[in-house]
Amino acid sequence: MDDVLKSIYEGVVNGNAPSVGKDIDAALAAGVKAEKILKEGLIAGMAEVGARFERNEFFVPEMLIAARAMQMGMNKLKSLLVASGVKPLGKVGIGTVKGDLHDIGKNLVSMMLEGAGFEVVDMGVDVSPAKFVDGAKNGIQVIAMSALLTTTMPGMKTTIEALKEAGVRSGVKVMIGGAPVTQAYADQIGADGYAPDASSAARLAKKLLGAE
Ligand code: B1M
Repeated sequence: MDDVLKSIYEGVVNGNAPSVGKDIDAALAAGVKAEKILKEGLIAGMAEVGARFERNEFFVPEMLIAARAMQMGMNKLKSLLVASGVKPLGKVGIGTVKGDLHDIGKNLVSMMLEGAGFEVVDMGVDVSPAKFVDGAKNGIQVIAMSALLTTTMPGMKTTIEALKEAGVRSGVKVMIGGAPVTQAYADQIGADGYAPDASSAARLAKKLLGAE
């Protein structure tokens, strides 16, 4: 790996947003392509952050500062990537289900999805089934639902039913997660997948879209 790409990778892992910004400017000035910076610097860095999180070496604060560093890098590269025709892996619409205002986990999942190369539409919290259905009608390929309350989890089932009623269920993949959610619940309500944490959520989205 080029020194400057290694430094971008380390900047993301260490959550050092200013150094990531400086290194990206240097890499671009040296003629490194935006796509290479994205894949070998930012995405590789975020993948390492996810792996450390799964090994319990990193916790929520480290994830958040790494994601902030990655976001700063993405902002610098976005227009160049669009201009060079780099396509995202797919479009994910993520939200916390109706009645539920918890968003920290959902935001982490969103950041890991972006870090993995997806276009993410963050629908926010308290998202109604109708809003998820609208997303499915407007180009979203993966509906990603988060719930933290046992009382709001049934909103996932209601959303899947609403997708079916609207005739769009077969056109989207549905993934779910959140502290009270389990694989058994995903199976029970007919979701396409369940992920226990943010980094496995990014892997699952890739699997669902055949983009591994
Ligand atoms: Co609330 N809350 N809360 N809360 N809160 C819990 C969830 C609770 C377990 C606390 C407790 O009683 N021990 C409990 C739920 C009990 C239950 O239903 N079984 C609870 C309750 C009861 C409530 C209220 C009802 C309290 C009240 O008002 N009486 C109320 C509900 C408000 C509402 O939503 N309508 C409430 C409110 C709040 C705050 C607003 C104060 C605040 C939320 C702030 C915010 O999110 N902006 C809050 C918080 C912070 C918590 C705890 C302490 C922490 C949640 C959190 O952010 N965890 C929580 C107790 C706890 O977990 N220790 C609790 C960190 C986060 C990174 O983890 O969200 O699990 P998590 O996300 C993980 C994975 O689950 C997974 O990846 C993430 C990262 O690895 N994941 C996905 C999440 N979504 C995913 C989606 C995927 C895949 C993976 O695919 C799509």
